[in-house]
Amino acid sequence: MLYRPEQLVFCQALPKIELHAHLNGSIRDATLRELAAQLNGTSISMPDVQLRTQQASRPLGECFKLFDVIHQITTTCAAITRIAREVLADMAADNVVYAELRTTPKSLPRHGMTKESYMSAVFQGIDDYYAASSRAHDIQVRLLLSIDRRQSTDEALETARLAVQLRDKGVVGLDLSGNPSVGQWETWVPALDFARQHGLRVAVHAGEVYNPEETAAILAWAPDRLGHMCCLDASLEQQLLLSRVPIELCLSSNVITGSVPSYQDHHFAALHNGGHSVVLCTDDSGVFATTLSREYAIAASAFTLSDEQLRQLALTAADHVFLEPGERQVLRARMEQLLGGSS
Ligand code: 6MZ
Repeated sequence: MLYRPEQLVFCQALPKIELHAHLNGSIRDATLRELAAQLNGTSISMPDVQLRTQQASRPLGECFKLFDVIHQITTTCAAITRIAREVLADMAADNVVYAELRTTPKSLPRHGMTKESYMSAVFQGIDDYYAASSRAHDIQVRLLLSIDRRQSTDEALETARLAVQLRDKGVVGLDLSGNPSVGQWETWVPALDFARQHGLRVAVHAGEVYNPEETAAILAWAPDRLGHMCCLDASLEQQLLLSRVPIELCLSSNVITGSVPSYQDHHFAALHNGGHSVVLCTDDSGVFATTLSREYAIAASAFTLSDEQLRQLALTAADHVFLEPGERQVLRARMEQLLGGSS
């Protein structure tokens, strides 16, 4: 058993902050199946869309094949709007009070989709959630635009420019993600520099596979947050600790993909015990069949965290959001108030 039922109940009651969630990876199983069923006559078979059958293990390479399948199914603006609305609803139901959702804007000329219309579809989904929900003010959402590691320098720059253009729509930063075995760090640096020069914050996936040269270069660039950081040697571990850059940690994702051998072996423990800032996140709640509460419960069980430590974890996540300082303080005060009443 990964955790005791009462640990999950406690974690569900905690107000939480989600900082690392990919939109299409967070699609509901039922939605994916329904959208797939509507694509009659395509080469996509139902076994391709079994999101949760292989829960215990799904090597990274398999995950990226699954993302390609998901992307072949979520090709309309209506689908993207629906996914955004449902992801927000699921997070709000899980007591997430602030979320930074990330996604790669897609251009699919065959489907009449441009990167701009893709983003409009995401914003529409967020608007639809608020219009339909009585919990309208329970969850606040911001967006990061993701550069996919398959992208060229020009494509990455296009994503960075779009992110800057969409700041007044709630885009607060840029993310670098995608298959860690693909591409070269130098390709995307101009886009990340551009975003930073224009006041956006930058989160970078690093060390999801062992690639010491790249991870050292990423640390030297000093992103505002790092994702994963699973596969480091002793020298990189040292550099990471010195950098003090907060890390988004996704326990289920790392164990299911095999980036980390088991929950007990996860680097969460060493970082957290050493006072390094960490934020628990889901990564892809659909693909890894999880919720943020479940990730907190797994941490509680694997690392024997007290209720107070769990509250502190939830609270300190507010210090690492990509909001402006004033807004960040308001969020932190809100979290303090909510946490006062969560036990
Ligand atoms: C790296 C990941 C990822 O952008 O279509 N993505 N990138 N490592 C991971 N660990 C498992 N999980 C998801 O969401 C899906 C995309 O997010 C990135 C991949 O680029 C994937 O195609 P969007 O909304």
